Amino acid sequence: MKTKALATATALVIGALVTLFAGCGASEPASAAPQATEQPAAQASTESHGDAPALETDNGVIIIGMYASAGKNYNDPIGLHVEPGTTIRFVNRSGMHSSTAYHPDNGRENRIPDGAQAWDSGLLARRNESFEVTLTVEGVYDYFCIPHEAMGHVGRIVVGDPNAFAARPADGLPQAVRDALPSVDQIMANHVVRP
Ligand SMILES: [Cu+2]
Repeated sequence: MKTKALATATALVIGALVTLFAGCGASEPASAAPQATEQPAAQASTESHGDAPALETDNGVIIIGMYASAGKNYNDPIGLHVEPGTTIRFVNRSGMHSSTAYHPDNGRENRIPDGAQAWDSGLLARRNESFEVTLTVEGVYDYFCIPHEAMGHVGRIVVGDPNAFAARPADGLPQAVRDALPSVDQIMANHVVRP
């Protein structure tokens, strides 16, 4: 009798756990159809940010989330090292942002490798609105968010060998931008740098 009661109790606990995990899954945004997977490189990430996975990908496309939270505007990850030819998808997770390369085409100094294509998503105002760019030229790329650049909403991506086209001097940038940009060393050591 006791054994049966125990078995029943165990089944109940397992059932509750299954329900709990199912509940967790259901609380994910419905639009998060892209599978969130952990990359080996992300294991070396120095900081975790809430419950978010270290690096979100979708069929080889790397996702950078753009957030407005508690008065802060930021990208997660803020620093990234990828192989040449990698496609990056910028996804607006909250607020309104852009992903805009530092380049004269976008009214700023050039902070991407010579020969690389500048990009500008324009304003992504809707939740989960996204923009993709494929980076083929090796070197260091800096980009900013049009509405929040002055507050330090920027990001840095290293494609392949950072010495192929090193980061340009940051003297002309606003202090908030200089403070926010992760160093190339930090990116190369961790591959994924969280805000
Ligand atoms: Cu922004």
